[in-house]
Amino acid sequence: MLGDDLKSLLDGALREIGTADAEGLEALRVSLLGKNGSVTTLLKSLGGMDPEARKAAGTQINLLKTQITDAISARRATLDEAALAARLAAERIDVTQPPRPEPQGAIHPLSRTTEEIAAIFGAMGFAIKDGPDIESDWNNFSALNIPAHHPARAMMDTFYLTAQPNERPAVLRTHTSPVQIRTMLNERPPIRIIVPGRTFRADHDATHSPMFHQCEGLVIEEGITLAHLKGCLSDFLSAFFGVPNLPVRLRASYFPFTEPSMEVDIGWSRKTGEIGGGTDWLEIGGSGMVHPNVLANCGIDPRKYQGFAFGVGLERITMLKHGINDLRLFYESDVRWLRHYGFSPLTPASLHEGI
Ligand code: 2U9
Repeated sequence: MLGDDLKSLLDGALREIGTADAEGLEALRVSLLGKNGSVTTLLKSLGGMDPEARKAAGTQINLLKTQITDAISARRATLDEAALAARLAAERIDVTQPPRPEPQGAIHPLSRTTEEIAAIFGAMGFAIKDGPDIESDWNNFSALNIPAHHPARAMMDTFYLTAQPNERPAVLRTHTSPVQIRTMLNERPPIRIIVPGRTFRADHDATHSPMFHQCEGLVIEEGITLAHLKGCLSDFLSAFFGVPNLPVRLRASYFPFTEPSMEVDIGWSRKTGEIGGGTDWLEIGGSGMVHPNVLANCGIDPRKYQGFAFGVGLERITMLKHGINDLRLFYESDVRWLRHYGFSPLTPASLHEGI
């Protein structure tokens, strides 16, 4: 039992603690239990008492201290709980609200086409390669069996960089083929690669841009035939245009780096523009069996290995697939055009989600 003085100290303290806010509670703790607090002072007074009195008073004062300490802890817990409840109520989020539309960029149609091609050929076991825009004329022309007198090498077709007297001439690559040359020089067959990328020709009119994009493909293995070329291209073009059994025709042509060489045509309707419909043919790219000289130039024995190669213009197939009618729009960075023809970055090109 507490003596009367202690009892009234305890009652007063408990009353104040019971209604204190967080700040008031801390002030009460200091004034009661702090270094110079009233309970602490009482405890200190024990030192001056004789042993009997100290024992009795000590028990009482310690009981008082425990009760006050417990009351402060309980009040603090109540205040903390109330503060948390108030915060939770104030910061409540309605998770059923629709999200605010965020301003969002778009994937350029040429980038989308590149991603789609990578997805389709990736599933066929092809690796994707790239290389520099500035190339030696050997990588761009000589290795590809394009002789010195060939018109492709003329100033009106190719951007030459000024060479120092003892330097080999450098060009802006006129096709992505130098990347295949680099690969054949550095790796051994079997080789299955596609090379999407930027290319340059000194050409500028309504249907030609001095900078444009190509994707070329190369397969080098033992026993590769024209049948592999046709099957591979048919599968690719069917998947890209989303037309099962798309008619594909190979038409005899000439390129210095392939023998035999073939233009690649797909079936379409000239009247409606429908790809795969109608009875007309539309040229879509070029292809052929890699010329033995090209294999030999890269140290690959043409009697042991055969290969096929092909090339398509990325602007061309993108325009056909999406009904874009002017080449120049690709390069104008008109945000309204990009918003209309661009693709969501949240739905990447994949075979599973549909190309
Ligand atoms: C190596 C061997 C052979 C790549 C090929 C074509 C045919 C072709 C055009 C399509 C449209 C260029 O952008 S375009 O104008 N390409 O017709 N390209 S065969 O042949 C190669 C490439 C590299 C080592």
